[in-house]
Amino acid sequence: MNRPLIVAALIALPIALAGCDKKPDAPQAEAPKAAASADAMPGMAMPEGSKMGKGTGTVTAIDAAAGKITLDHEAIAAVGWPAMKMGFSAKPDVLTGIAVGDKVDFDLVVTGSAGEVTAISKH
Ligand SMILES: [Cu+2]
Repeated sequence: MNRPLIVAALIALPIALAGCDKKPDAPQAEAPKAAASADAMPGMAMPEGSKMGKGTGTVTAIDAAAGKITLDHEAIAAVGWPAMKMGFSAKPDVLTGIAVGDKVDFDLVVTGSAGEVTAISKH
């Protein structure tokens, strides 16, 4: 009589454990992504005058499918920007797992006044 319950528990247990495992894995999952974008850099034609920097901020809007993200970011000395809220372009896969309200660290490439987020990770 109890067998269906035990079977259900045995099925549920690994699922619950898999769920728990996701959080510790998350930071590791970002490492290959960062490495991939770093590897991609030499092959990418970097327009003359582009600057690279690292920023910290809060996501205020995101459209991963369209490759757009708006960040309320702190000052970024490497590109000479004060703190501001602005839109960036980003490859859709860079934005995977990022949501409005997340506090994030990000890498960016600035060309003129346009910024592209090339890597992003939650705090
Ligand atoms: Cu800005």
